[in-house]
Amino acid sequence: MRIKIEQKILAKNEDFASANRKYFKRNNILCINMISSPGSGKTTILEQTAKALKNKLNIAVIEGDLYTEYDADRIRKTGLQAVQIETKGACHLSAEQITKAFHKLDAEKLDVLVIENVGNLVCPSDFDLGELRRVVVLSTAEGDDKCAKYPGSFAQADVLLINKMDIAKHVDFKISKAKRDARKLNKQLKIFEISAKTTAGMDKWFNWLLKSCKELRK
Ligand SMILES: Nc1nc2c(ncn2[C@@H]2O[C@H](COP(=O)(O)OP(=O)(O)O)[C@@H](O)[C@H]2O)c(=O)[nH]1
Ligand SMILES: [Mg+2]
Repeated sequence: MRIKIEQKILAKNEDFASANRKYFKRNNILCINMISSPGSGKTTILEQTAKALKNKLNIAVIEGDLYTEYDADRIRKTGLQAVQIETKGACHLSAEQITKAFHKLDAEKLDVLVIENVGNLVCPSDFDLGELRRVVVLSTAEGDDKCAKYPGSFAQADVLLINKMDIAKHVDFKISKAKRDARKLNKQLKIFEISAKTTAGMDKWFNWLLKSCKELRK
């Protein structure tokens, strides 16, 4: 019974996800599903991305949290459009929620849509939102063993942002171990070492975004 219900939920999600993906492709909108544990620095990364790229790319953000409008407010302060989804307890976003939230945005001339998923390295990886790229964030404070412990999120990602490199040495984070484990799961994975606090290393992430938008328009 439980398996049947889960299959139904996933099948319904897949219908919305494929409609979303079709729309994003047809309209050249680079939709990114950003996944990580709570507090790894997703919103800070997006604030810095907004500052660096808002004159080059039209970016909008859909924020997912259990409660509050905090993150959407942070993004709006940078000048970007943001819509908040409050899941009221659910541990991930669904493709249907993205369809509904997207309608609240002014999508004309949009280049990039970032979905900041609910902070959690487990559930979000099973739910396709119709994104064109998946980005996973791991912060050094979480420990260098998390790629191997939570493989689903890392195996399906296009990009891994290793954030909080400014404090790596204070939390005994071994970058070579984290990268080795991640690459074992996913040979294609692009890995950028960054600090959203100091912006060190973020140029490579910004260039990846610019390049990916160009490729989509080809
Ligand atoms: N030291 C350090 N702190 C960071 C960095 N990025 C984010 N933070 C801090 O980590 C905390 C959580 O960041 P936030 O962006 O809200 O994470 P989110 O929950 O993944 O969206 C905040 O106190 C940030 O100031 C970083 O690169 N270095
Ligand atoms: Mg956040």
